[in-house]
Amino acid sequence: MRILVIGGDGYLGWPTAMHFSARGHDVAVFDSGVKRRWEAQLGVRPLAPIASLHERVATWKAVSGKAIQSYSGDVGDARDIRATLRDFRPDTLIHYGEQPSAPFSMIDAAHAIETQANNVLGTLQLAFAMRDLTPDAHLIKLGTMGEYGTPNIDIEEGYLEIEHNGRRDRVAFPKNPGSFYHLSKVHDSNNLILATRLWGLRVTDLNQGVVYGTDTDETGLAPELATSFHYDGWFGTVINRFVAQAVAGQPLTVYGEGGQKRAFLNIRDTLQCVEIAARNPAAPGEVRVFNQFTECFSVADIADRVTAAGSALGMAISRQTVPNPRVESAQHYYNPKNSALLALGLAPRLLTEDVLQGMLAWAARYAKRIDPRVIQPTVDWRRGGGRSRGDRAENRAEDRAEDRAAGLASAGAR
Ligand code: USQ
Repeated sequence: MRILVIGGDGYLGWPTAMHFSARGHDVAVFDSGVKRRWEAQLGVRPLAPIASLHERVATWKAVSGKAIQSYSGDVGDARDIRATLRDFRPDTLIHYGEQPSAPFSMIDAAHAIETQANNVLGTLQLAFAMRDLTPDAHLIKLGTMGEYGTPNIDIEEGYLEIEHNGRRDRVAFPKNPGSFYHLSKVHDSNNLILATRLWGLRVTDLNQGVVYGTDTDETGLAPELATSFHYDGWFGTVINRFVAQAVAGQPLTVYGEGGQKRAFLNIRDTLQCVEIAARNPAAPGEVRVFNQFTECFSVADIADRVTAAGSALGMAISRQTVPNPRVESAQHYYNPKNSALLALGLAPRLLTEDVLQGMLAWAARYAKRIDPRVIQPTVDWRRGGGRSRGDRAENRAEDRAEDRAAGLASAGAR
């Protein structure tokens, strides 16, 4: 396959690019670098030092002997994305190129608008570019389980068969997301449903759960190939945050009672799922939806598991009840389906004590880089706010100096 990974510099995009390259596919990454700018604005950085995209690609070549082409551009810019499609001619596009954080989107109007403009208009620009330049290619679009919210009925995979006043139809499953970020993905899904009906595109919309994990087969091959694991209150997802909090000796930040349930998967299973989707493309004119997760947990369950895994290693882990900064149900029904990817061969890697201990050991190597000032949530869903230390130039200078000490030439670019 000729695979273009849009957002190929991110937590999932970079490991995805290496995964397919290692398996002999022709891979290119396309990225605007905006995620690194958002990190710098907020004064946060990934737990492990991260090389520049240029260094990542060069190291991958040296380690694997395989080339990943790199395009610098914004998916929302017609010239950038069209020039890339003309030049690379992908048959598979994997689109991760979106602002991924719910808290970021809830800071204030500017951040909500930036999130929706970046995500919704970028995907719309891509749909038109595909119509004109690569109409037979397969688009694998990363959506989110958060599109559905937490309805009081079972969550089907994208569509719902309903009977109404004696007539039956298959409709898009009702969406009730909880942040302007999650809502941006709903808008994407709707735009892609229309584009596909009009132009016969092939689309797989992956409604992915909360991803956790520190590494993949490829990220561990050299320090420059590490992925951007976040633990901060903006970009860190809950399991990754709890693991980092545990190794930093900080209490686990359970929001509210911890009764809220979500769907989860390991970063290695993200790669497996995306590969399954790529190998089994959607038909022309089809928006196929897969619910991409392997297990459901409540936040309190996760805190228990991280505590048990750490205690077995001799760590003393405490817990803090943080008044929930989000507007979400504390206790609710949650029963999403995920049979489609399993039927196509997904072999889940579950959240076992071994997996958590592997994450704790990895995070402990970088524990000195954990900044306790960015752990507490600062964005309140009702009042917004929370731009934290990132606005202060001296903190960014401090981060850059540390990155330079870690030997990363890219440090100046952050
Ligand atoms: N939570 C805590 N403590 C924390 C962080 C989070 O209790 O320190 C709770 C939240 O209140 C929420 C749950 O954990 O109920 C999940 O929060 P999260 O920040 O891990 O995940 P979320 O905001 O839903 O977003 C993440 C990714 C996003 C992806 C989504 C998948 O950032 O890109 O789309 O997971 S899903 O949640 O299935 O929509």
